[in-house]
Amino acid sequence: MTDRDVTLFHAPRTRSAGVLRLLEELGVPYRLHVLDLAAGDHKKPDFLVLNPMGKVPTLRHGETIVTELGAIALYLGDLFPETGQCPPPGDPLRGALLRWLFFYGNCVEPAVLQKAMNWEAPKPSMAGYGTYDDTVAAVVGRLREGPWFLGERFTVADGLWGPALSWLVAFDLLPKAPEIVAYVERFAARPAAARAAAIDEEILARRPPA
Ligand SMILES: N[C@@H](CCC(=O)N[C@@H](CS)C(=O)NCC(=O)O)C(=O)O
Repeated sequence: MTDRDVTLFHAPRTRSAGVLRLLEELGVPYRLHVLDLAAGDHKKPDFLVLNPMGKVPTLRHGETIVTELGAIALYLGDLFPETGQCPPPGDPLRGALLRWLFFYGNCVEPAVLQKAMNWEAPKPSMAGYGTYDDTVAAVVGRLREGPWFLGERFTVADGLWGPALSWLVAFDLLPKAPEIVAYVERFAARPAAARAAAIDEEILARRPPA
């Protein structure tokens, strides 16, 4: 155990699979604490102490608990600066990093949910995301600028956006714009994809049938 060991509370086929992938991209040491959501592990008191929302991903590092995809990506990137995947404060890319880490949870998730549920669209001036179309256009516009979210450099922003765009496109929650599809394919071709997938397959294979 080192002072940088982290534990990911994880369930395969959920948003925490994105953090598993991020850890594999970073290539850093970590432990997995697997929760079986079907068995309700995430609503048991010992887990609710860590995350009262009863949700994964949840990350523990010493006494520190971090939840929310964007926060976890930034926390891990800052904890492991030698990976070069997290522009530090003072780096010209830091602003873009923060912007895109926050944009996902603040804009994409609510915009997608509103659209998928056919909820009446709020007045654009009152919705943090403006409109679904504006949100999608912002993402597509960003991806036109380079192979990765911050341009030429692969960063923890991609560790968040890669998994997110992969499942959003797979579930038809975002349009299959060429820029998004090409990004998802680029992300899937990285070596960490197979490593993360194999870990989840092994977890699921060990699980008794429901
Ligand atoms: N805002 C959270 C969302 C986490 C979340 O909704 N996780 C889902 C899995 S994809 C979950 O734990 N659902 C179980 C439940 O709420 O019962 C984040 O960014 O991490």
